[in-house]
Amino acid sequence: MIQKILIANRGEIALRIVRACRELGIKTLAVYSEADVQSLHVQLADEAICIGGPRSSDSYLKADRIIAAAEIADVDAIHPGYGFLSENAKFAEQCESCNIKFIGPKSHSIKMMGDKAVAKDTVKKAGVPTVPGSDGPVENETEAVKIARKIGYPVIIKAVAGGGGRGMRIAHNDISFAKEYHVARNEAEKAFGNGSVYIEKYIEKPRHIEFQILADSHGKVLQLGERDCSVQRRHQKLIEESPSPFLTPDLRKRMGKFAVKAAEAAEYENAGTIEFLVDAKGNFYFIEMNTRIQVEHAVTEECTGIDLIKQQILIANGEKLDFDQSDVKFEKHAIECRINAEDPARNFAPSPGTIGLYYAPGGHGVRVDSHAYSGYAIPPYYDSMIGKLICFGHDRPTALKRTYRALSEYIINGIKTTIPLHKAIMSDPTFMEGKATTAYMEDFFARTPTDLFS
Ligand code: MV4
Repeated sequence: MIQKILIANRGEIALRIVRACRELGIKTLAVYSEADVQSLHVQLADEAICIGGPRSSDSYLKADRIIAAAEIADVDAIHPGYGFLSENAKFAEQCESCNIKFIGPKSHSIKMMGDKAVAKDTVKKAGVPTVPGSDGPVENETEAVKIARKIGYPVIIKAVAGGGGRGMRIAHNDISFAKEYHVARNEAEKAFGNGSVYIEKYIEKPRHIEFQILADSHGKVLQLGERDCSVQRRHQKLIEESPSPFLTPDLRKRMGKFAVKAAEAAEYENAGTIEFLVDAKGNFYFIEMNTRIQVEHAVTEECTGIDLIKQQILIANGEKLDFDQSDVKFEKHAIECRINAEDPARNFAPSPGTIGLYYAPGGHGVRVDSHAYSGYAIPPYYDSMIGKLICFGHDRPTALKRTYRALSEYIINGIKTTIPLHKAIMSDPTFMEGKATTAYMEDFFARTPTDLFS
């Protein structure tokens, strides 16, 4: 059995991994940057090693230093969390070749799904519905515009190395297409060192619905239901919930089956997510796969009662999933609000600084995953998410009211946070009626005075 795990991350997810390890009787090693000495995961882990300067590029992204720390402390495995090195196929390979278990999929699956055109082609060949578009990357502008015309405008141009909304451009006609095609290529080249792009029909105001997958190293692939992540701003999710208020039992069942098929096509192992776009008519299309544990995994944990981090560790240890698809019961409705150190009334400007009083809500059906505490100084170098509030109950109205209640109890003094914004959304009729699409936030801001969430 795995005896000791290095946690190659920070913040709430590092803490979440420490907690899972404690319950499994596994020792933990925290690696941290000079800016994170005060961080809760450093205090709570059994051992801690400083790996470099405050900037991620000097610490949490330094694969060699992390592997060196792993060898010095003699760990059996590395949990990458999300972000940083979690979807870096080279790092996974490096771990494998150093005889350290990478708690995640095999590097070939990361590589395959990391190329969004290969990912799409792979699942399409397995019969999973994908958005009509080019067959893989487009070679040049002449070919590209031909394909765009054939698909019919509007179209979306996506970087094969992109994902999560980075490197995408929308075109409505031949003229804008010529421009956006070059902008997309240049942006992709700059951002990823790979200018390759592919084209898809642009689906207007879709819902963004993803399925949680767990797959063991013995070929068992299970789906743990969906999360509706439609409430997002500039590709940053703000709220996630499960079950999706939009899906019918029949649609859910069909999508779940295709999610399993997609994961099987990727020869997937460990926890992963299959992302779909769903249009107003209920047509659904695979768009990409995330080969990591996600921020919003806790939503699925509260709906199913399954501890996803523990399952990740057991799978990496070579164990068989000890339950079947029919054992997965969806008994709760859960809503997650991301609590960011940002000012929603000032265009989400980062609001780092020292927290004065911190008081997290509690009570029936409330979970808070956060590394924050009274007196904690939020470093300016990293993601602004300082916590997640997950509220759950037997149905959506219960979860909604509970979320509003818990947000009202949450005290984070000294900095601006997204708490007031979440309160405004939880009492907004469109959201309450379960009608939010990916166009929701923009519309919400257009019709809501900022004093309602500042
Ligand atoms: C799309 C789409 C519409 N049509 N693909 C955004 C996240 C990334 N995982 C995929 N995304 C989208 N892909 C097709 N064929 C709409 C989105 C999308 C989006 C795109 C541009 C600007 C804002 C957006 C917000 C949500 C989803």
